[in-house]
Amino acid sequence: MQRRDGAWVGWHGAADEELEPFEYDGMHLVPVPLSASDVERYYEGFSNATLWPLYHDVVATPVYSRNTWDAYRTVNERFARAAADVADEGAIVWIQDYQLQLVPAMLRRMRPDVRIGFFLHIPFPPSELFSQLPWRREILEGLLGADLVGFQRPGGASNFIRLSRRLLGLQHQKHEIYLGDRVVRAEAFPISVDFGELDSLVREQQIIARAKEIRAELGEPEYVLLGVDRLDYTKGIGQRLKAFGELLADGAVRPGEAVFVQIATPSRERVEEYRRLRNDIELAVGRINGEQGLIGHQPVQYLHQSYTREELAALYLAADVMVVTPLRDGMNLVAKEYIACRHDLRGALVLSEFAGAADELRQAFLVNPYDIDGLKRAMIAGMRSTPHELARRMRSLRRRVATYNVDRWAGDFLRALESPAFQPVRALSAG
Ligand code: GDG
Repeated sequence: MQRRDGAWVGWHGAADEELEPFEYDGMHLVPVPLSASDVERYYEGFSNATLWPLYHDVVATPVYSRNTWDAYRTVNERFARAAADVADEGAIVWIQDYQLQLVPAMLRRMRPDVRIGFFLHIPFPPSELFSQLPWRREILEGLLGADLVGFQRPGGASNFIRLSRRLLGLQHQKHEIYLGDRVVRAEAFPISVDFGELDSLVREQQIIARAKEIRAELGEPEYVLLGVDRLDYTKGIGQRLKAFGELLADGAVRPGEAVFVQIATPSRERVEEYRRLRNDIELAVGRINGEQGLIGHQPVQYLHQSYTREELAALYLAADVMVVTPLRDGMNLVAKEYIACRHDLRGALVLSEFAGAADELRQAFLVNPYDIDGLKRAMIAGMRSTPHELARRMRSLRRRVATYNVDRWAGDFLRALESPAFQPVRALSAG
């Protein structure tokens, strides 16, 4: 955003508050207000209690409510209006994520001159699941207002293309969907991290010192295992704790040998499922520490708090095994951040095959998080592999993340969106 000199349209995070546009850190920010009722119905309701679980393989049961759908439509209209008001003639507008899926079509109606891209950060489900949605046509038509719809994985793009045919009868060829005089392209653009920034951050003396200090504060265990997630039921936190608890109970990991640090950042705390999850996780942590702990040693360090980027980097550097076990995840940036922080080529990544990141990070210890025995084997492999084996894997993982970094992601998307292949004339000839 800083380099491209655009406007950033978004909610600023507090309800019932109207702010004027302002400049921040070299960017022009345009706040869109949400009332307390919008937050409850649009954000916590339709976005996070309907779309989020539906798009993540219904790992929790989605709530279908006409009342929250109305709020979703109203708020999407407000965002479309705000974008229409600030965009220059012929501007590029890039809409982000599942909370704004109706904006592309709304914006196109208001401003037919702008070029519209949409990127979905979470998975896009197959027809069998998506079809549950009572407003499935409206959502599809909303997305089809874009010129380019980006997904994390090729599977998301093909689900979308297939649904456009099944539900709307649209013709398609490869990545292109034909809609009257327009072409909509649907493709995968796997998101990534700022590799260079993290790589230099962890070389700073104070981060190196803090990483050492963390290990000392944990009692200098032989192994530090780490999880970093928003406290979300898609992240498989319960599964990884269960696996770790069993390793201790079986004696595969000796008392005092390993500490599991689980950072669980508070998230969506007013949504019912998230309250339930918090209780379940805290019960599980208490059980493991109660049954497997020693005086002065708790095997699981659970932290329901947020940290600075520097502290997270120090944690990544301190961890021998990074455990990333989502049941479904669009990408998972934590896995890529860990890799970006390990220029020492030490450390093991245990990664769920259900994270988008698994497509690229084939040299991780890949697991099915529902398979607790498999998870235990992967954690043990992460702890006991030789430094040579870990370095071999890490070198290849780093090559991937260094090349496909976040600049590459944004650059590839915007280049595709700006490419002349999207001119309507091409659409006419293709039709
Ligand atoms: C969605 C998709 C997709 C976490 N705790 C703290 C903190 N974090 C940072 C991590 C990481 C980010 O939050 C989490 O990103 P993930 O990708 O792991 O997961 P979601 O939040 O679910 O993100 C996901 C992503 O969008 C991008 O497209 O990969 O699949 O679900 O960067 O480091 N950061 C700080 N303090 C914390 O306590 N500073």
